[in-house]
Amino acid sequence: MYKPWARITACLGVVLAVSISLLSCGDVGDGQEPVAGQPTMAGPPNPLPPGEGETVNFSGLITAVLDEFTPPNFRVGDSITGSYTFDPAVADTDPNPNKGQFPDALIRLSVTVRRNGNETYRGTWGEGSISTDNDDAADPDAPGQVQDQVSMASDDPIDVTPVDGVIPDLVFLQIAQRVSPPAQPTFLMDDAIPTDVSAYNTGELRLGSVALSGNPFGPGFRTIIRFAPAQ
Ligand SMILES: [Ca+2]
Ligand SMILES: [Ca+2]
Repeated sequence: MYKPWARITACLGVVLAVSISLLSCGDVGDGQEPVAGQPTMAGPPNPLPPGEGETVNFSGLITAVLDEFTPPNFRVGDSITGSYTFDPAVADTDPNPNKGQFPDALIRLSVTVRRNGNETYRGTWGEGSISTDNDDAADPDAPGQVQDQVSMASDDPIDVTPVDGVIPDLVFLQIAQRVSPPAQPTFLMDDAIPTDVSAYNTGELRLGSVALSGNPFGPGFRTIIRFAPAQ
């Protein structure tokens, strides 16, 4: 079975390195007005038996927007809310006690972006995988820092707003706490999937499409939205 999230994870370092160069080019935000009334792609409802799965909510404000093209749906300062629902019965396949791999544990991922209270983006995706890292070296864009992180990816769009006319059938979400040693991140205490992400201090949402392979943001990805807790 094709597993795009495995490829996504493998390319994460490259993607983040590219992100740094794009940020330094000032390609962050463009001050465009929100696009109202965009159509969404409605698919079959995600099968989620009542009472099954654990749902975790998160919220924040967008701190950076990187896009190869025009990002009409996202702007620095927009609010982002969302949730992920996972199957707690899925076993960790990584024997490392500080790293977790949970294939197909993701049941549902939803995000909503609002500007001045008005919805500018909405997406819900279904099945995907989840990974965790406890007390790990932070990504290349945060050199020297230590992070706890949970990330997930799905290629199962259920109800998503297009971006520049492209249906984002690939999604990647990372929620992390990064700190500078000797401090230690306390967002995760082990490699379990977190059920409370209130201690996070940085998040990243990527949207893409399998039709966009070869994109400089990584395989298929064209939009990167970074966010952080509201102060
Ligand atoms: Ca493990
Ligand atoms: Ca930790």
